[in-house]
Amino acid sequence: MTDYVQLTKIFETFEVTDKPDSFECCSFGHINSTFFVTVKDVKKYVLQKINTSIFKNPDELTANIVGVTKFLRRKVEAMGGDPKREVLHLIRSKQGGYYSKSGDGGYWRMYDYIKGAKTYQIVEDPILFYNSAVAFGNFQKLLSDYPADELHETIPNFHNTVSRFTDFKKALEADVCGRAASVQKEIDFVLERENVCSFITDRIASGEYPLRVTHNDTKLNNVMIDEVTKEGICVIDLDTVMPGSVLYDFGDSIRFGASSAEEDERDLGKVYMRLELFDDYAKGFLKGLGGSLSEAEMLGLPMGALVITFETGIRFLTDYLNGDTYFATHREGQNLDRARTQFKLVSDMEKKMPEMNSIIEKYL
Ligand code: GN1
Ligand code: MG
Repeated sequence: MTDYVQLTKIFETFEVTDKPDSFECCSFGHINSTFFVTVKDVKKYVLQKINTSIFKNPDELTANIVGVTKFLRRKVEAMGGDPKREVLHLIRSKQGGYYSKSGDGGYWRMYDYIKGAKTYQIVEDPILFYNSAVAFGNFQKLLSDYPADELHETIPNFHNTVSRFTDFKKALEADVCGRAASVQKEIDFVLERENVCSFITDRIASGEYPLRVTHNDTKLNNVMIDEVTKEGICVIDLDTVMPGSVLYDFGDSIRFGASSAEEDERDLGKVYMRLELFDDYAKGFLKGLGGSLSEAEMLGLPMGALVITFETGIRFLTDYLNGDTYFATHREGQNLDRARTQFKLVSDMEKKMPEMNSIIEKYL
């Protein structure tokens, strides 16, 4: 456990003069460890320990974030926006660069906390989701002329659903925890849908879908929403910004935000894809993108939602089989619960595909 004294020591390695009063652990991210730093009763910084068993090259990871945030900052300034609120700001380390190494070999970074904004785990009001969509679409539009060859691939094959399926089969074969027998239904669900996996990768390979600079982790909780205006002001969690298909970003937002329930809901009766939210998101995302998608990409968006939801379910189930080594869990069986909600959503999307297609056709 990281305590106040240790966190203060790490905090002091950054170029700030404040004295921290407290550190509050944020339990929502599944990968890095995140703490909100309060100074004189005000949340002021976000201190994060990078999960280097997943992000194996902190230099490349940091270079991506520095590059992307500098690029966004210039654009936001040119448009008369407020870069302090609209772009993540990494704080320099006294060790040089933008991260600090702690005594135990951990890699830490710190951001300014964006004031007057918060994140949501579930869509409480449809306008929030629409606004998050505009923000993610706009994020992708702003990065459309980013020099993609300067981006490092922080996690190879991140949204390669075919390779996710292969990893799943390996985990199933190894069955290191002996859990496979108890989840045969979920395993069959995956195996029956192998053909779905190559939907996006095939179209990238054939050139039908162009590679763009995508965020790749567009969950609702990765955008800060202004507490007053409810607008999506800043896209956060830039660890996986890499070249990809627009379907990845659209799909990931739908699987998380258009769900009627939380990602780890145990009562599957409560879990379905909300078509009205699918529509709100599509509308906002396309608005944010400002009409830069091809017809083929537009028509692929509903399948993008299905594929990324399926992929995420595969990843959760794989991790369950592997003994929960990748995604942070806070209770027994949480990865299995997460996999189940994703598969429930996939089944629902299979049924709702005609309606999803008609919604997109409205916006062509
Ligand atoms: C992870 O770190 P976080 O919670 O934003 C994961 C995403 C998954 C998501 C599922 C680097 O995102 O790919 O979609 O959990 N990030 C990484 O909630 O694997
Ligand atoms: Mg996140």
